Amino acid sequence: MSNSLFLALSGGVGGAKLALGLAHALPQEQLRIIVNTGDDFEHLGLHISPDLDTVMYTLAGVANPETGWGRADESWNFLESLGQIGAENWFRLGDRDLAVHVERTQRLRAGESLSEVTARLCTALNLHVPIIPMSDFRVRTIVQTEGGELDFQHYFVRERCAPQVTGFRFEGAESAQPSPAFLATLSDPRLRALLLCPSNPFVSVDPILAIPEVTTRLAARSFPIVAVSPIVGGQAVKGPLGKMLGERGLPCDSVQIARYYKERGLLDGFIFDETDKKLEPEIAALGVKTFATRTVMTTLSDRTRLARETIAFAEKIA
Ligand code: FO1
Repeated sequence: MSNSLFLALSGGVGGAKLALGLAHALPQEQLRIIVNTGDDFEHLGLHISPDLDTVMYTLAGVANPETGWGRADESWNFLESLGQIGAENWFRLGDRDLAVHVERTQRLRAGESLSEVTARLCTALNLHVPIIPMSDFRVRTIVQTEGGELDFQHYFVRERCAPQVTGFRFEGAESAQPSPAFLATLSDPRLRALLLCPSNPFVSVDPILAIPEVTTRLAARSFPIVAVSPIVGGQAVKGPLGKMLGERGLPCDSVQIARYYKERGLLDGFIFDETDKKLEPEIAALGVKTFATRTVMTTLSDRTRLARETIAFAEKIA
């Protein structure tokens, strides 16, 4: 329907692929992309928002195609110079990427909100689809490990996800508010469906869902929630999700993802890979509508096709 609105929740690299497809499949006024900021951190005096930047660069067509994060055609003079003077260089900040972190940091320090700064950066990158931080409040994902607590980027990048994970907490979430544009979209009568991109549920989607006002709005929703599984054939498409499931004593499969969202009343429809078709009865038995298709997104046409199928499926169950 031409006046329908779709709200997508995304983390970094995996989520950004579907977000790009959605941006191709829908007119800009019918899409809002809410991005996890639990991964944000302060590093070398800079405010870094990795997932916001990944989504922004991906949609602007300037993302590094090898890593999925950071910028294409990057140079590393700043990073090398940091190493030469014995400064911390475990977090790879490229020269081009650095410009965004410096600009964001100084605007935040001057009193602009993260939403305002993000909108300004998107305009500068000629992006018209709204890319919206989940909150303008400080929320930080803390990884609880056998050896103690770690900030997310210390766990993810510096420690290369090696520590055994025992849990997560989202510092600041309990007193955070959703960003103004997120809140406005949740109350928009045109909202047709909430789409959970194929991101890690524990560290990319949960920080968004941990904001109390989001939980309250979603419990009273009149639109369906449709998730796209981040697992294909017993393996997480990207990142430490498989390892995290194993550390909870759970198998790495799409049933676990569907169950995880459904147990909290946050799932109406579930899209998973066609190679996992045998799991369909188990997923359907949870009481969710199912749709099996090719979810591996290699090319732009894969992304756009999966986005169109996701929208059609959500429309059907709305
Ligand atoms: N991920 C890495 O694995 N190593 C890095 O050195 C790294 C640097 C980096 C710099 C800027 C940025 O926006 C993202 C960066 N990422 C890096 C990705 C990021 O930390 C993670 O992919 C996300 O936080 C998880 O979604």
